[in-house]
Amino acid sequence: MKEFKRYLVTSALPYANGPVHIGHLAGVYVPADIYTRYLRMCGRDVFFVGGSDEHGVPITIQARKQGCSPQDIVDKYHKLIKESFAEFGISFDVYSRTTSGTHYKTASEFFRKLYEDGKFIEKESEQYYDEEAGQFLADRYIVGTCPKCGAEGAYGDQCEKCGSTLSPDELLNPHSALSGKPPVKRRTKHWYLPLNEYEPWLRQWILEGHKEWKTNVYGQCKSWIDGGLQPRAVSRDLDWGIPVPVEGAEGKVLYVWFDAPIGYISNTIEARPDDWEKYWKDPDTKMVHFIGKDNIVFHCIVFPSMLKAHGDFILPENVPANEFLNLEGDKLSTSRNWAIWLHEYLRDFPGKQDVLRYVLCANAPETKDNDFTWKDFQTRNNSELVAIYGNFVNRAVVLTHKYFDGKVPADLKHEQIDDETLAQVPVLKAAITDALEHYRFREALKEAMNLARLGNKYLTDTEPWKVAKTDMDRTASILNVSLRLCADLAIAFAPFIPFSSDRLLTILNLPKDILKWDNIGRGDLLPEGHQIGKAELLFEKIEDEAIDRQMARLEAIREANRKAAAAAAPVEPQKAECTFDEFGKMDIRTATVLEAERVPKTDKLLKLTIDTGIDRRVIVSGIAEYYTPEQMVGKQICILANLAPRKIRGIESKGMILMARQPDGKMRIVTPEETLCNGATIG
Ligand code: B3M
Ligand code: ZN
Repeated sequence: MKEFKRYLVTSALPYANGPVHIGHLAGVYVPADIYTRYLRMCGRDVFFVGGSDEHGVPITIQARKQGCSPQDIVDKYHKLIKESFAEFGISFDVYSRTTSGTHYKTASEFFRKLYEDGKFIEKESEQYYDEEAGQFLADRYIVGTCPKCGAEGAYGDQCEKCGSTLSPDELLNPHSALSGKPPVKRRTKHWYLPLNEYEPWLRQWILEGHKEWKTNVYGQCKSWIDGGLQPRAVSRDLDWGIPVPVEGAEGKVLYVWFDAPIGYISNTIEARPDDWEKYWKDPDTKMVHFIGKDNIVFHCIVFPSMLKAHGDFILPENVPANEFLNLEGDKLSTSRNWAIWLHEYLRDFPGKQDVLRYVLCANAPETKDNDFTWKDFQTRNNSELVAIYGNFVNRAVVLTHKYFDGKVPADLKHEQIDDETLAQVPVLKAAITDALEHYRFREALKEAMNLARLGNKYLTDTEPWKVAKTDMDRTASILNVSLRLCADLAIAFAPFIPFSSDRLLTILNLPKDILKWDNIGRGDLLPEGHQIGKAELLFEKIEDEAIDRQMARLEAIREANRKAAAAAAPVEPQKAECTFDEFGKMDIRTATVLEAERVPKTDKLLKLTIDTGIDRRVIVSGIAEYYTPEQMVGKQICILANLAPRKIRGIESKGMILMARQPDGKMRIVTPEETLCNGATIG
């Protein structure tokens, strides 16, 4: 394997059109940060680039929604996002933005070079145009009826109701989101990067040369390449973005996916004006892009083709893209507020950044989509961080204070179990290292936790609190070994949960600079007589109430979304006309439920005994999905009394209960506004 002199780690530039949530952290920033922290601890030269993506239609849409300028939007969210990342310890070497002067200059120069070198093709095409607003319309600005599911308000690129990818031409009844008028087609000129010309090279470089890429990444690349690549427009008719820096391009800006990845270069230049080139131009630099799966094509195919066309820059060595994280079984969604926002998490769990970092890494969507649940969050905190890692450290530290006044005891009476235990440290270190080098962060974290398990087991097996009654020399050895393991843990966990490692260093009274990867298993970090700090809990138990509050919050959002969806969904069209006489044939009246029970072996049916005012009778009704038998007893309902009797599951059902059904399927019984006598007629 090639030895690299230095590393350039990039993480996707989030759109500055909203705050960041756990999906961003789990998919991109936590793994990128773990990787970078690990490399730094190995003493390697690494530069970690982040920043906000401040162009593109998502920003202008958000500005329209909030009634302010795109600049206001990006100013607000850039600040919020940057703060959230800092609070979670994402250790960027630079976090800048694509509205910076450096970026305008860098992206413009990049475009000009490709333009002058004849790397673009110019093409005229017909695009949607809003005559009233006097501007071309991005796909997102065209709304209409979804041809797939019939939902109103589908966008020209996607229907959010059914998730279908659309093109504006497919929308029924398309109209402009700006003026509400139907758009017209107008000719316009754009510049295209002819990706088709890069196909043989991409095939060679990725499909032959990077078979080691993650299967999800390699697979997506293969299907794009095999599907045949098309020229891609790199400019847009928009008024928000970097102006196309050539003549005859008035009113045109660089396509956001052209300028954003160049942001990685610009941000490096901004932070390292004097030596940025070594990160971008020296083939001995290993560039790694951390992204989510929806960005794969841009980072594996489009951006590398841009870099290749330019000619001065290195290409990524790897693109360890992750799949998506879901929340309690549903897709994370900004528009539906279905997320855990980082700034809100910090408000509810102050100081617990590491718990979230730990859980998101332990459950990272590395090979498939994964689910975040609050229960799992609680369990991983309580039975892993607290019960394994925290418990071990606490026992070692408390006992050292109890028996040796907080001074590291000498290894006076060494036994075989000590050697066996310590021999495991390099084995686990090798496992963590190998996993980290190959972007398997979940596995790496698991091995780190195994190191804590090793410590716990060692204490349980050696029982120093019992030995201390008879043999202080042996007790000294046990605690000496235990404290060595504590120091190893502080180092091994540092890439993953850095705040806790810092706290552990304080507890052990060790300086920060011992956090070097090579120091794992060194054994002499805590010399005999070294005074350790006072015992403090590394992690706290998370109680049910805290979790219940979060679940209730999510349930409230779910309910609000259900209501909104129901309100937006089309109601059933009116049925064919009926005459007054036909209606008059129906005997509808009030009744009260006397008894209710489930019909055995069915999920949906309840057997209800009711008082109709005329008689007592049985109705079998499919409402068990919505009401329990207990809820039904005593309720006044409305029934169709003269419906011809039917046998349902062997039970004779006489009549039907009236129910109201919402478009999303939710059902409720119909009851008189005030309790009436049974048998009151309705009509
Ligand atoms: N802003 C898309 C996203 O946030 C885009 C990434 C740019 S990386 C250069 O998913
Ligand atoms: Zn749809």
